[in-house]
Amino acid sequence: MKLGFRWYGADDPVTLQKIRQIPNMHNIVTAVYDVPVGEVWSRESIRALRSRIEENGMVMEVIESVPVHEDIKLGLPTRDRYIAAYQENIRRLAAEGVKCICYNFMPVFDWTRTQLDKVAADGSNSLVYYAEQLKGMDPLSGELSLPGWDSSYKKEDMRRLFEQYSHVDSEALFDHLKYFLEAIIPVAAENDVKMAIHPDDPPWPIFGLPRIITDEKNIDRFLKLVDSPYNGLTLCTGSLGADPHNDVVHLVDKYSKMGRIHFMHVRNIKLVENGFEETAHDQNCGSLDIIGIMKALSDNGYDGYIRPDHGRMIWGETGKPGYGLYDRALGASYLNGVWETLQRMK
Ligand SMILES: [Mn+2]
Repeated sequence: MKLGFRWYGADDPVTLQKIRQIPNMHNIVTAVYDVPVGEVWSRESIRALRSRIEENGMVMEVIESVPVHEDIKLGLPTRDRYIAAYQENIRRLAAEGVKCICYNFMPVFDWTRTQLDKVAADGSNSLVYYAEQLKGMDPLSGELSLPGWDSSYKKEDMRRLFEQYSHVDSEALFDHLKYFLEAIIPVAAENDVKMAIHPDDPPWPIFGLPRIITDEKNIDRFLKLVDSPYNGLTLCTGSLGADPHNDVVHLVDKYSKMGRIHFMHVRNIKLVENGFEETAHDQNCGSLDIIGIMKALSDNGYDGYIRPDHGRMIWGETGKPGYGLYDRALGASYLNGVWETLQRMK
């Protein structure tokens, strides 16, 4: 496995100098954040990111994310222009050494939580999702803003988007995804960049909007839309694991055996009645079999990318919810320990 850490660029309070001190940390997972969705990233911005990372002794081989414009997900006639920009981004990133691009295909909203600072018994806090809290949220009110959601949407934009999506069911969304993949996977293959879709988080429809990267059946279908090793997965354990019907160890085993996992997001969650809570990465802190997941990767000789996913806020740290330094560093060390032990036992 190749260990990485997400970094939000020059404004991230978690600096590269700190990240490089985490044992075995080698790969910075980042993106160009100051370009509107659907536009081409400048070669200069990409190169500047790469230089800064390499000056700090690490590499930039994974981009998370190159976002997909809503017109592509909606299947609008304007999508071709955004797809062309996406293809150009793949070429430009490949030219700067990028090997893997993470993206998602969730309509309107990225990851969704109902509270970002739920305090646990030990005084740490983390992101949680409770169904009853979600019921009190109205995305059309114009007052709802959570990290992970594009805050640039105005109330009217949101209404228009919901109206447009009222004509897009999960079948149509699959069609639009296929159209997108048929255009970008050949470019990814030409440039030796592995595309890695992130599952929907959580893996069920939110606010009536369809979600399709949710379970084994749909992931099987996704992989066949364009049956190429360049069309693969970011397997996020916490996203898929939020649905108790998903056997995450089985999914990791199956798709890593097929060579279709290019990037792993590993984190633990505790399933509770009506939702889930993000916990420390350790096996005994949540509901997921983290050791079983790592063992499946190890048994299949996984040599792709991996990063600790969201962490709790601990030791008084404040910052971007889920993306502080301390708990993600603990998570990285835990994953290292499990992995090294599994290699020794082989
Ligand atoms: Mn994830």
